[in-house]
Amino acid sequence: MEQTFFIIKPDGVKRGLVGEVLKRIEQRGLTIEKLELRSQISEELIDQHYQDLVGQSFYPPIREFMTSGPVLVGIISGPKVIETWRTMMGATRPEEALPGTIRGDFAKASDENQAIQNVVHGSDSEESAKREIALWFEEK
Ligand code: DAT
Ligand code: MG
Repeated sequence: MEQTFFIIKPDGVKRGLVGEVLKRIEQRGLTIEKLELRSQISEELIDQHYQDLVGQSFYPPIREFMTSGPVLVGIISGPKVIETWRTMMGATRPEEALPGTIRGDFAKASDENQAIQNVVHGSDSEESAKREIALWFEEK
């Protein structure tokens, strides 16, 4: 069965949205395969996670935001789960995320110079799902 990697980001955990997000995953019939609260992730881990963004001028605030508090990370599975979860999350930018999506219902508008705080992450392809699952859950 297809798997994807997800994060409830620091804004989601701080705002008490863990139950709401997990409820939507369960309601949609997706299977939670793994679930862990990480109280403090390292800058090194988040830089590896966002390896394609690290060089961008807007990246430092993203690193700061993602390491600013606890995150919930997990693996969910189901048919076409990668696409399904991306659809459930909604668009990256809060102003573009449609009502009914997690970001469209909960992401707050953010300042131009700040990281976009949009509650959840989901892998964007089979290749990223495999890479992210290995990065976050490999035995060390
Ligand atoms: P997504 O999370 O929808 O896959 P992404 O992979 O392009 O989006 O970017 C990762 C996160 O980084 C995104 O959720 C919010 C933040 N981000 C992306 N582009 C940004 C920008 N131009 N300014 C501020 N934050 C940004
Ligand atoms: Mg992405």
